[in-house]
Amino acid sequence: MTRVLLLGGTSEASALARALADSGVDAVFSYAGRTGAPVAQPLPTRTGGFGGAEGLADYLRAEGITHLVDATHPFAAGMSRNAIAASEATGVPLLAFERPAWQAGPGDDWRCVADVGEAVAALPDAPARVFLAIGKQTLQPFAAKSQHHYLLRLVDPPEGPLPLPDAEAVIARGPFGEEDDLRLLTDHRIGWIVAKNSGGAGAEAKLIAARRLGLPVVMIDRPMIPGRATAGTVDEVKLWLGRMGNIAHPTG
Ligand code: 3Y8
Ligand code: NAP
Repeated sequence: MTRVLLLGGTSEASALARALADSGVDAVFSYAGRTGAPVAQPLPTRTGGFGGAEGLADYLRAEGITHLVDATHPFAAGMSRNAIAASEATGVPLLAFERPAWQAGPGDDWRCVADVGEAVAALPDAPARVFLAIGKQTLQPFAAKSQHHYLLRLVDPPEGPLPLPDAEAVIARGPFGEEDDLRLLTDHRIGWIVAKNSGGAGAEAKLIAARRLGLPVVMIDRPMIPGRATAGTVDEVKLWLGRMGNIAHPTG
């Protein structure tokens, strides 16, 4: 009997959870527990790490999981690598549900960089007003350029002081709208944006706003994750489940 573990935390994972719930597929949704009050899902939900690849393999066996779908964020490389290892260890088939990277279009002024360190180096030396739209886990390196004013957007209020001397945080959980992000950039007189190439529609608004304002964007490329089966749409995932399991293709 099919039983899916869905590694979530993205808009795509939420859309897939809705589709699986509507199709009556037996599935469990998984959050890391990074945020205080994550969006509720229409599936039974577990929260917190598994304890590495071994812990995930143990979970797959103990819970009788027959299919593993990794719909985590492109920058959640640790989780994705653990999913590959646990799938190999247990034989539970794995599918990554991933969205394509954003591509610069006409009118975009992108400086593409490989990692956060290169993103810091790409910022100017002259003091600027920078929108750091990368969350809170990778802020420390930007202290090397403390001459800038940083605008942060965080999901939860910061527990302690921010690691940047001249920074202010707006607290918001996406998906974000284009007009809202345009207003955010103009109200805060932003001159530069730093973003992760996460793809998807949930975080794209700031890039469209940047294009309209002619602002430079420092774009951090996503980490490479080794070979695994991938799908780009909910329907592809449902077809894979049908093909890989003994379930009739879920209707609806
Ligand atoms: C805990 C679940 C949904 C999912 C919504 C998507 C869209 C909004 C855009 C900006 C960029 C950022 C950040 C972002 C986006 C969606 C999606 C996406 C970026 C939630 C969520 C969890 C997280 C974790 C959080 C990270 C942080 C990253 C903020 C929920 C809202 C910057 C990534 O405080 C922290 O520690 C936050 C940590 C990982 C990156 C970082 O390093 O700080 N996401 N984001 C998930 C879990 O516990 O498993 O709280 O409801 C999910 C979403 N975040 O259902 O609609 O699909 O991409 N999330 C980035 O892309 O750059 C914000 O502000 O413009
Ligand atoms: P990560 O660095 O790849 O993973 C670190 C550890 O967190 C994993 O090894 C695992 O712990 C645990 N973990 C991560 N995702 C999990 C999940 N969905 N369910 C259970 N445990 C999980 O992950 P991250 O970048 O911090 O991302 C954490 C969550 O936020 C993910 O759900 C991701 O989709 C979401 N998110 C991340 C970003 C981002 O920019 N990184 C953006 C949007 C959403 P164990 O080793 O103990 O199993």
